[in-house]
Amino acid sequence: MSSVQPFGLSDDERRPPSSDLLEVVQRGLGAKPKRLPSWLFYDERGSALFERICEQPEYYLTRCEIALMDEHAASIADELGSGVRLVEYGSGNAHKTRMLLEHLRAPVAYVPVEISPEPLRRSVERLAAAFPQLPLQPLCADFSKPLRLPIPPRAPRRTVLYFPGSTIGNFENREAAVLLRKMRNEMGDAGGILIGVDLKKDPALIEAAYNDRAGVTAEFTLNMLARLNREIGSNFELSAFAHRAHYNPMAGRIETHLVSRREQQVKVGRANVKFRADEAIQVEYSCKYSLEDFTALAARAGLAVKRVWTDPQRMFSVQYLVRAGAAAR
Ligand code: AVJ
Repeated sequence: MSSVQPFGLSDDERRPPSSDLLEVVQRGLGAKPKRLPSWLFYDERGSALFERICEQPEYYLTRCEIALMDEHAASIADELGSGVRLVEYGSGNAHKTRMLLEHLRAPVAYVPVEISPEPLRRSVERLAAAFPQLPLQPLCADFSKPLRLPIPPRAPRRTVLYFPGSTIGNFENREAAVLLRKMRNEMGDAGGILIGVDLKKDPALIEAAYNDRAGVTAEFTLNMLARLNREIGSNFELSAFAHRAHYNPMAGRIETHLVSRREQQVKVGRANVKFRADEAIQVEYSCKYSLEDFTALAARAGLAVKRVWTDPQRMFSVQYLVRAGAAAR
């Protein structure tokens, strides 16, 4: 237990504090077309709703990834080798992480990187109990910004960045390449990236995953407006907006919008934001990749796909990336 380091560790810039929140929202709603960043989903309630999304029968991503980890954790651990420092982007999913940690040989440390202090604290607490020998070095920071990783307790053979959940899908191609490039720098020469990537498939299956029958995803999307009302004092009327998620086959992504059900005006700070009937705010992209697409994306970031684990139906993939040219090592 004493192996848990306190985490005032980060001086990284965090997600903008609420004074900047208003600015972010005003800028997004002033743009044409209107848009809001998807990280706004994840307040306390949004995070809880996301966990419920993962339990919906239509949302295959989490189940597929857990099944992959369940089946292949040993061979993944083999590929990573011994003496790994495991750095997780987003500390969210203790479940998948545990499966990996249980199989890693003599891991040097586990470093969850998470922007919200409460979820970070909780995940560390759970892991500390399950892995009392493993040094835990939580880092409260925004993983999309450059990170200063805590000094490991002993020299790792390699640093592996773990980025599960197909969160990479939330970034457009260009930003995804930038993020992977940043990760490449953080992992060093001998390092690697273990990443969960959702795959292209029958668009009907993909669309269903973002339009569950129980309406949890709709609630999740609309919660963004409830959050803004609470945190910046806007007056969005939730019943006057609708969740809409469509698959764009050309772009290979789910595009989620909040659609105004009628012409209306909303107070956002001092601004009055006008909506036409059916006008949409773009709130999330969830990009889907073929294995070839993702290999090409990795290459743009100077990375090579060393190994891919996927299910027989090719629903989802877990991929191990290393520096391009280092694949033979
Ligand atoms: C956590 C970003 C992977 O895009 O599938 C789920 C978030 N949004 N349902 C995804 C989400 C709507 C999810 N990621």
